[in-house]
Amino acid sequence: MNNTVKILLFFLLCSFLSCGNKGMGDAAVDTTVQSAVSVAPSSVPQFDADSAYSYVAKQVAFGPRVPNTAAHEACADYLASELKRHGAELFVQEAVLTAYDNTKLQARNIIGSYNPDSNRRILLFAHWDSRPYADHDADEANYRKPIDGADDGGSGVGVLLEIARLLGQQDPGRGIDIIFFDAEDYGTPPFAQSRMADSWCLGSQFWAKNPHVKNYRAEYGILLDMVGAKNAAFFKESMSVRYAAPFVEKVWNAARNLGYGKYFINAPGGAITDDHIYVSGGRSIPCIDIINYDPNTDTGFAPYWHTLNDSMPVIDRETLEAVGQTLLEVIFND
Ligand code: AHN
Ligand code: ZN
Repeated sequence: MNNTVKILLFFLLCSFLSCGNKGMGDAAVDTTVQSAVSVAPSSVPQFDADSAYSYVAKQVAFGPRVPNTAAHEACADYLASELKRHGAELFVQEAVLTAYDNTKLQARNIIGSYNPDSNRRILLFAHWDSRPYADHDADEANYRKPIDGADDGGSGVGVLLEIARLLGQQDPGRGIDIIFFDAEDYGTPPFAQSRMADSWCLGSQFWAKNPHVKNYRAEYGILLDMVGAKNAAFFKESMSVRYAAPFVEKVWNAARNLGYGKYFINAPGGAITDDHIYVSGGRSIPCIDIINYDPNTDTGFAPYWHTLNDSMPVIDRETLEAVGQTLLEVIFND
């Protein structure tokens, strides 16, 4: 090695060793070497619950995101622009989907990819539409009114937008895809005459048959559904346990280690028909569903579920943080 190369290498090494300790002078180089050896190589970003909360509020402010409405269209544009702004490669999938009553829904699945060429991928998803019917409301007069869906729709997307923001700042060193599925919540209401199989989760059903990337694969998938309410309880949903048990354990263990065991309950839950079923079944990707569903209560769902009360006051920053920080831990330390 000639001297020029040696000197260059020396300076490279110095700048590498000191980069973990910005602001310190040369005298600190020795201690920096110590901490560089003992500290874990990747740091996990800090989930900002206020930011996630604003993302939920922003969606709700458009009005109910019911397909074929102006609010739905405007919100879709917003979600796509946010993913793009946070550095994701954007795919927008448009489809006309047929609802239980034969209504043709103008639907959009909105997809943001990080490190699109990596073959080690995790898929994170949530539905972004809100239900056209408050068909579980206490007042029958509200059954045909659309809901805000602050928790049912808004919360999962809010958590994932905050994660997208952080992924734009810090490379996770692996592939991450975020999918906002449309038309999850247009399922057959009790007052309908018609019956149709698989009337829920129309957007994810479409995507499973037509993935945005040919032969799309991910190691596993995580669905967030109703992850924002105060005192939410995430039991181990049984289809998740059946098809993706190791990933259920990974996520619930990460949550417990972070001190979020009060939300992530170490007990079996019920089986829910949700987007994860179609992603698991259609693409052979083991998926788990983090969902506020307590198998020990009457309906299992929270009292505001599919009522006009699913609005901003049910949202609690601490729940958003428990879910978001747990996901970041899994993404960055797996
Ligand atoms: C059923 O009620 C069959 N599935 C619930 C899926 C869902 C609706 N998640 C949110 N809203
Ligand atoms: Zn719903």
